[in-house]
Amino acid sequence: MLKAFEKLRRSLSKTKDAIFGQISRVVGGRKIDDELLEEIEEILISSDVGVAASLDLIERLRSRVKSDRLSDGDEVIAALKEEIRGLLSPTSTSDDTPESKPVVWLITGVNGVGKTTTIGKLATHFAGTGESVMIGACDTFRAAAIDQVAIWAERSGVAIIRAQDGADPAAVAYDAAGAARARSVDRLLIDTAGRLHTKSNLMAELAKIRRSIEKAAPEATIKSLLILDGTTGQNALQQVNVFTEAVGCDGLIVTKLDGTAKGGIVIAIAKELGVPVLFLGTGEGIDDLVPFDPIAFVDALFTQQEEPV
Ligand SMILES: Nc1nc2c(ncn2[C@@H]2O[C@H](COP(=O)(O)OP(=O)(O)O)[C@@H](O)[C@H]2O)c(=O)[nH]1
Ligand SMILES: [Mg+2]
Repeated sequence: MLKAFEKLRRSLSKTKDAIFGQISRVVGGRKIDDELLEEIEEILISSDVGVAASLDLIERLRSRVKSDRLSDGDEVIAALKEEIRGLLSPTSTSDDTPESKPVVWLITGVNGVGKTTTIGKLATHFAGTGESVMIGACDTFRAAAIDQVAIWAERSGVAIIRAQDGADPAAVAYDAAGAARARSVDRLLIDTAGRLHTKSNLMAELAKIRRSIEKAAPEATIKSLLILDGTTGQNALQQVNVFTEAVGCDGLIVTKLDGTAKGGIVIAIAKELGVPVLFLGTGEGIDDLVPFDPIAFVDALFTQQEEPV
C-alpha cells in the first residue's frame, strides 16, 4: 500500500503539470515583472484555481516580489507555494469540540460524484482508527444502489442498515440512527440518492432524512458532507449552494483527483466557499482516500520528483 503522501502526489501529477509545470516553464530565466505575473495568473485561472483565488494569489505575490525583493524564478515559485498554503490552511482547521455520539455523516452530492464509493472508503478509514462504524443505505431508489453500498459495507467489515428498494429513505435513516444509538456506534455514514425526478424533490428528501436522524438520535452530532467530483472543475462550486440550502454543508470531500488536471479546484473551493475540505479521493479503491492536509497538498503540487515508472 502506498503511503498517503505518495498516493496524493501520484493522483495530483496531472494537476501538478498544469500548475507547477507550466509556471516553471514561463518563469525560467525571465525578469520578474508585471507581464510575468499576468502569465502566472492566466495559468492559475486556466488550471481551475478560479478567478477570485488567482487574483488574490497574484496580488500577494506582487507584494512579495517587492517586499522580499524576489529576483529569480525559484524564489517566485517558492513564494507562490507559501501563499497557496496560506490560502488553504484555514479550511483545514478542525474544531476540537468533542462530538456527542453517534457522529452521523450525511453524505450528499449529485449523481455519480462518488458518494457510495467514498462511504466505503470512509468506513474502512474510521474502522481502521478503531471506531465502530455503521452505514445507512438511504439511496433506496434502485435495488442496485442498495447492493452497491452493501458490498462496500462487507468489504470494510462494518454493519449496514438497509431496506427493500423503494422504501422511504427517511424511514431507513430513522432505523439506522436508532440502531446506531442502541448499539453505541461511533459513526454512522448515510448514503443518499443524487438524482430524483426534480432537484426540489431531492432536496426535500435530504431535509427529511436529516430530520428523521434528529428524531431517532437527538444527541447525535449530525454533519452534512457534500461530495464534489474534482473532474468537473468550476461547476463543482455551484453545487454547494443548492445542497447547503437544503441540509447545510459542514465539510467537503473532493473525489477523482487522480487522472484529472483540474485539481486546482481545491484551491478555488478554499477561497470561495469557506467550508473545510476533509478528505480527497485519489482512486476507485477502498484505500484511495487521504485526509486533506494543506501542507501535503501543496508539496504534492510543487514537488520536483519524477514519477517512478
Ligand atoms: N478515479 C476515481 N474514481 C472514483 C473516485 N470516487 C468514485 N469514483 C468512481 O465514480 C463512479 C461513481 O461512484 P459512486 O460512488 O457510485 O457515485 P454516487 O452516484 O455519488 O454514489 C464509480 O465508477 C466510482 O468508482 C475517485 O476518487 N477516483
Ligand atoms: Mg450512490
